[in-house]
Amino acid sequence: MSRLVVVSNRVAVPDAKGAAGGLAVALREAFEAYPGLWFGWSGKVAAQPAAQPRLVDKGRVQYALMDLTSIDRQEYYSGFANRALWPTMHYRIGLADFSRADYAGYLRVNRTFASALARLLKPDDLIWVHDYHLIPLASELRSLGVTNRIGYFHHIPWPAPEVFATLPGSTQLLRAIMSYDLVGVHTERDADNLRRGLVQEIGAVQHKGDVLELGDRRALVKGFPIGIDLAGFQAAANRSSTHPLVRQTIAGLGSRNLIIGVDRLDYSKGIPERMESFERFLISNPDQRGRVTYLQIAPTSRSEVPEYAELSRAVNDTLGRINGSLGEPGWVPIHYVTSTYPRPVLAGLYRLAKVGLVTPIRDGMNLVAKEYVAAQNPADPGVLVLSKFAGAAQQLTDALIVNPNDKFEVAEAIQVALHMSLEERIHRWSRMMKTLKSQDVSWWASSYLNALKSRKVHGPARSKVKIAGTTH
Ligand code: GDG
Repeated sequence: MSRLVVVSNRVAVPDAKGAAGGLAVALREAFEAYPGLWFGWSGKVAAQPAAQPRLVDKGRVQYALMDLTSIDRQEYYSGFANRALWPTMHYRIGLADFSRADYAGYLRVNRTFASALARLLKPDDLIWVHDYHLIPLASELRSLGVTNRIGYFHHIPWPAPEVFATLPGSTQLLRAIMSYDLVGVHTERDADNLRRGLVQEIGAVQHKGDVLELGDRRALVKGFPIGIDLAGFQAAANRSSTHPLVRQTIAGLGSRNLIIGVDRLDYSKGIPERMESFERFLISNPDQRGRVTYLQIAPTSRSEVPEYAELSRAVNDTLGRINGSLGEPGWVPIHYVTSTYPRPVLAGLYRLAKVGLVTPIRDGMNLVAKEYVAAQNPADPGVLVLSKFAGAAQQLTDALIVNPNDKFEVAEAIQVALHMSLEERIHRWSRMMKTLKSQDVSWWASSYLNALKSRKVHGPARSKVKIAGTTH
């Protein structure tokens, strides 16, 4: 039986309680179907990391953990991945900070990972690489003679070709993409952007069935919208009302309506813009003052990256200004917390909220939108207000779809959501639930892996696809 070999920037080894993070939840069922290996960064920094990973066996999965040097971490992770690729992929080219040293570090870590991984591979392993930290990995593996099927899943948006082309190194990365047999993105919009980029920027030829050809390589580029563990999330939401933190929130709210936002503290999520939309809603609807509370949960993320520290300051300024100018004794309009809540509490808070505000400026998919819908009480569901720039908007067309840059439009949607009839809320919610049911997380993993298995294997090792050139 083939093994599934997952490669991702961070490896999520289940802890003593068996708790699992986002990608681990997504891959749980895939690892039920295949025995597996999960390879990637341990999250640790060492002065002289070992060339081979530390192996940890847990059930059907073996975890292979690589340490990085602090320079690796700085250049590969905080630098090129999070200060150049992340903003560019999210259309924020003004925030992109390219450095040749960071790019060289990114390529170096990918090469180190490839040579450590190559030694662990068996001929019929299916290799599934995740996310923008590891775009060059397949190219490096091919150059070491690896001929296995290799798939890549890109969890964030793929921008229009003219945006991606602004990034130095972008054509090398597009060439590297061609070393994969299957490239998955969340939406057809992203797939189309990537296919156009491959044709326009590196001269790939597009064949029927969305297969791109360059030299002796053929890559299929296709949308596979990620889903959630619907049943698991619903069960957590059903049980949630007994949780002390949820009860405390219910007591604190009194008769006020709750609006909720949940996001990593990231500039792609549109948090200060959302706060200003809520401010606009309160100014336009003075009768709502004191009758509604907006809770924003925003766990801090990537705080070592300067743009994130700057965002944190901007959010605090906006929050202070709005609460200071519109708050009253006994009522704070926006409650803002940066700690991480346990998943069952999150499910309970979603369920309490009359409105889920999910208004990213750009997002590959956005799982919060799906979790909010899943957590609702079927007899009295809340309303999802969703940015047209989240991948989720392509599927959840029964949400109130908004342009997150238009504060008046978002404010109006909040007003409509709070006044929507029960009948319309149930109608919209039921239709969204159908999609969440038919395209849940196990559907996502199995449809991706079936497509990867169906790709033809292309003979012996190919010549190396050159991606370096700037490695020093
Ligand atoms: C990337 C792409 C794509 C948040 N706060 C808490 C908490 N969370 C959980 C949410 C959700 C997850 O984090 C966030 O997922 P998103 O999809 O919303 O966003 P990213 O982290 O940016 O993920 C995105 C995703 O990859 C998958 O492909 O959808 O577009 O950017 O599950 O619930 N979880 C807990 N406590 C919190 O306080 N337990």
